[in-house]
Amino acid sequence: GTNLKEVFREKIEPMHKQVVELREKYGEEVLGTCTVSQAYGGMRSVKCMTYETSLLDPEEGIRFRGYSIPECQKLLPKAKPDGAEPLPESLFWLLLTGDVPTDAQVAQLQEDMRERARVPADVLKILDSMPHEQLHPMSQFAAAINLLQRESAMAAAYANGANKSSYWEHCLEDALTLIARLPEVAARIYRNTFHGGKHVPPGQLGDAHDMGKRLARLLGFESPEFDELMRLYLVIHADHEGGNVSAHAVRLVGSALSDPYMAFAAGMNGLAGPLHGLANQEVLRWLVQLRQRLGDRPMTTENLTELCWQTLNEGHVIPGFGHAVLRKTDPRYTAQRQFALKHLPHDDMFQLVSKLYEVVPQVLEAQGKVKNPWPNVDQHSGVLLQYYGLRESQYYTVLFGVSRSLGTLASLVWDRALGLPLERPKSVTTEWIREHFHKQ
Ligand code: CMX
Repeated sequence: GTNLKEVFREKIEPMHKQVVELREKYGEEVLGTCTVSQAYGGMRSVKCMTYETSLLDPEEGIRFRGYSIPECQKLLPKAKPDGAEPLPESLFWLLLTGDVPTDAQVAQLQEDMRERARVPADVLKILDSMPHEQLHPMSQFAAAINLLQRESAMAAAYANGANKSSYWEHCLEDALTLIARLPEVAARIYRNTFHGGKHVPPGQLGDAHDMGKRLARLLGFESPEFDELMRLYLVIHADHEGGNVSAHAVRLVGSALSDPYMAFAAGMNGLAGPLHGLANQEVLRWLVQLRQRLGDRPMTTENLTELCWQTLNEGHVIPGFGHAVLRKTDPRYTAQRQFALKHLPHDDMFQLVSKLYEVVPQVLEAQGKVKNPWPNVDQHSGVLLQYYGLRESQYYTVLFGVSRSLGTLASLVWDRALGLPLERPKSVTTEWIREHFHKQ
């Protein structure tokens, strides 16, 4: 079939059966342990949850339903006639169902999303009246998601006493509507904040039918190359297994049966932190500062090394490098580097980013603290955006957020389909630790 909901419905029973069997067989096996250091240390590497849509290998990076980013670029349907990057909707299909969709399946999903895409006029009006200069775009974004919440099918169904076995349907309904509306919400915030409220009317979009192109056009960009960048961007930022701040926040808040809007807004507040999604904004700021500090001096290894040490000695991290789980170069970085080599090989800022790829890992190794000196996704994204004229770095995390809806909401639908319970791990006090281990 070509209907996502029906295809998904067929997946639930076998998956549920598998989980029941695995729990019967291995329910008492130890998946992970947690040392005192891990409890104080951000629970790094503690295996304590399941998450179906993607899995992160420390060496190889992310796989979406078992497919690496290059495999997704090869296998997922592209824009007709000559798109080279996967369609974001096709990734959502893959993440939700585990299957690479056909062109017909993607076409029907796009059609469905188009019907849901228009943001209610009064919500737009509230967005227009926000204090754009003072309110960070991510604050506007999270507020907008909460404003859209009043239409939640999940909240309405719960209030009307829906049966637990139907939660996933309402959750999927909300996920589709929210994902479909995010491009217009995101673009509204961009145009309000940086273009004096001059909007591209969605009615004028004509054939701009996929999520990437729709987002690009609503933001005010016309070039087909930028459409492709948006498609790539939306695909690679979508999901990064379950423990990262944004994904875990969505899962955690959703586990209280807060509806998908509430849960996703929570995730976006987490994405807005500088150690997580906001790093893409920080990277561009840092690159611009680096260029200023470099002045007329040439972009040599020696000069850049000195400036990287200056950042570290000022007590700052080098944004866009390091990762809590990854231990090699992020394949999301590599995918963006390939895009740059294809479309903007001579851009100055890209040259700088390339040069930093040689310099920063050595500096971080020499500093001797980081577990991973290699670049992550955020190191590269801003340079691509600024090349096409999207220079307002405070805005970048909103784009990350639009993308993250694809993974976190697909996962949330599974949480409800599998009937996962409220999350409620146990905490202890420092006093407890002292007493407990003293007695042993
Ligand atoms: N520059 C300088 N120091 C760094 C560093 C960097 N890029 N990355 C890590 N370190 C430091 C840590 O701050 C820590 O120092 P302290 O011991 O003084 O606290 C030490 O090295 C060890 O950290 P780690 O175990 O290697 O890394 P964590 O798992 O604690 O943190 C991360 C991971 C991403 C927060 C960290 O690497 C960082 O701050 N990077 C820069 C910000 C960034 O790019 N974030 C985006 C990540 C991707 C995303 O989520 O979007």
